[in-house]
Amino acid sequence: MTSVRIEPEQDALLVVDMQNDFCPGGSLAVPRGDEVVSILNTVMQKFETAGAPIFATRDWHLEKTKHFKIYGGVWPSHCIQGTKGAEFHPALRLPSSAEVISKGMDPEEDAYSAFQARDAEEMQLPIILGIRGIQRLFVGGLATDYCVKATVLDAVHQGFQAVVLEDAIRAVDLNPGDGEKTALVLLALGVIWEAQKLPVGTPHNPGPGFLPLLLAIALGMFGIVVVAFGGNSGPLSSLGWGEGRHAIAILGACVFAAMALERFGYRLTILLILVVLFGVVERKRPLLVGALSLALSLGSFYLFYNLLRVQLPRGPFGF
Ligand code: VGL
Ligand code: ZN
Repeated sequence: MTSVRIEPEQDALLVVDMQNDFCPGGSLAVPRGDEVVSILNTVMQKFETAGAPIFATRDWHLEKTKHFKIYGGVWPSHCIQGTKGAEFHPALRLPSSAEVISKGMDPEEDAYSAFQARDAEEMQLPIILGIRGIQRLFVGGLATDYCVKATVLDAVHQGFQAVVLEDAIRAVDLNPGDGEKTALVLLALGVIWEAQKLPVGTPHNPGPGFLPLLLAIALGMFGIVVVAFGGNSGPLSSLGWGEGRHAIAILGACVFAAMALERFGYRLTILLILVVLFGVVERKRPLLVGALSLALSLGSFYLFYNLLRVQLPRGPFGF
């Protein structure tokens, strides 16, 4: 990169929303968002040395705002005033000259742009920049596709020169797990394919393939809706299917059950599924996994087969 001379009379640095909630582990984590902290520390140091102004914006929401999913917006709750998540990343070294400006306090609006931010005296950023005669803005921080983008667009619209610090920005992934949900559809197709091999029967006299087929069709359709409209849209978000891992585990279990029930028998199939669900997906302790899986598979077999006289498939050696 060609080196740039910082002109303290006309240049300013905008460090955008480097807060815990936007970093891995936060409630609206930007993948690899924390990687830009050290880069920004270096850049801030340069501006500090040059005597040029540094502004650090923070997303600064009330607990109740239309910005949040639970109140009609698209985002999980994040950066609520006074919380740990709203604090700057602990490794961010704000020089003493840096000024903190806040945005998103109005419960009626999103306020992505730093140009909507105000200082402690309620003075808006464009006014502050105007007073100081700033003409060129260097912008880095989170998230590329929301706050950084909105800030740079506003800067250019308002006649500033804007320099995006490309190494010092990261993008949010609005629908994390979209890839996993696509996998759901594929898995559902797998179940349907496998279930063909089992007699489906009729709704009045269902065969062993009936339930897996029904489940696969339902999940497959659900998966297609999720992929098409996004897991965060409207009623879908209330189902809490953000956890793609669980969805896949359940459908994976269906696929396995469809293939294994007739071959391994009920008890062994259920045992294996439960061991994977408790042990691998939920990561419970091995002893607990073994005891729970064994008890549930044998117990449910006893309940259905011996007490309720439901015909369940047996595996090798009649087990
Ligand atoms: C932001 C999403 C929600 C951002 C703020 O600062 O980029 N993104 N709130
Ligand atoms: Zn926000």
